Amino acid sequence: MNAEELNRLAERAWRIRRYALQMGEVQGQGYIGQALGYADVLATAYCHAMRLRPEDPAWEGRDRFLLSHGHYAIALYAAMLEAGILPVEELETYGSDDSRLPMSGMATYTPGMEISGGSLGQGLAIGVGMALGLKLKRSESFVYNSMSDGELNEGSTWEAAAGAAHHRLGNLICIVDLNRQQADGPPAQVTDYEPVHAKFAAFGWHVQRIDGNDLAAVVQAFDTARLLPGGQPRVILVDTLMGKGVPFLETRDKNHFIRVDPPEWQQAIAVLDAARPEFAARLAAGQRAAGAC
Ligand SMILES: Cc1ncc(C[n+]2csc(CCOP(=O)(O)OP(=O)(O)O)c2C)c(N)n1
Ligand SMILES: [Mg+2]
Repeated sequence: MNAEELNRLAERAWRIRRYALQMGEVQGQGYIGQALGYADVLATAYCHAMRLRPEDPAWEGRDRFLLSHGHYAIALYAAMLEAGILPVEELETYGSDDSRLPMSGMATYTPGMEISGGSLGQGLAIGVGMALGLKLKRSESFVYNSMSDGELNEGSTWEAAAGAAHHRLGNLICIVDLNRQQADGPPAQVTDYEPVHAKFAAFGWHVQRIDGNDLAAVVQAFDTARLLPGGQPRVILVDTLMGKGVPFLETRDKNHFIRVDPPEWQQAIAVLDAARPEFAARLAAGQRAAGAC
């Protein structure tokens, strides 16, 4: 990917952060730290790596993206708004009664939402089943299972990891958001998952560990995972910074679920706009970001 393409993708990631903040403002609270931290990964998935037809989210030939950590829904909605799967105007309904955008991801509510995640530790097992089914059908689609580092504490995750290697699911790509945060505190104090690279490798997976806020590294890791020949399942471990892009949220304590005072939402949006005025101007003019998504 050349510098111009990378800058276009950076605009997508910027917009995902911006939309997530706008949705957070609607409810006054939410998993906003995660959305800001994970935006670079979601921009790469939805605007670079995945095969999609935004106008037909159930297209049989699509790549599947499973949001195992359903509480990250605000982040995924922002990516689906940017990818054109959901209309941007719908953002205003986030979390309201009768909205298609509930606060936790629900497959029956939202076009493009593959599973109802949120009961943590289920996504990888579902992904194994889907990837096996697609493999048996000789489909070229990939299954991306997205999960949080808290889910590394679930036994079902490791049972599924063993199954994926056993069935040689080279069409399964797992992404783990290593944000070093769980509801009860840092994983190192809850149940430590390190050395996570060595653990996945021991289960027979192809493993990459990258800085999940270095967009070029994220693109490269997705490309490596997609293009690697053979039947090894692939995992991309992404170290991310919660609140990335809004310094006063990056440093906030207990940021698993943030309540932000009303003026702070506007402040956070202003910080983003000031960081990339050219992106902000295009958004304010109602223009889509350049390039295909
Ligand atoms: C099986 C299960 N156990 C407990 C919970 C309650 N819960 C919701 S979010 C969360 C934190 C899990 O860690 P992680 O997803 O890494 O948190 P984050 O990075 O979003 O702060 C927990 C324990 C749940 N949703 N599912
Ligand atoms: Mg976490």
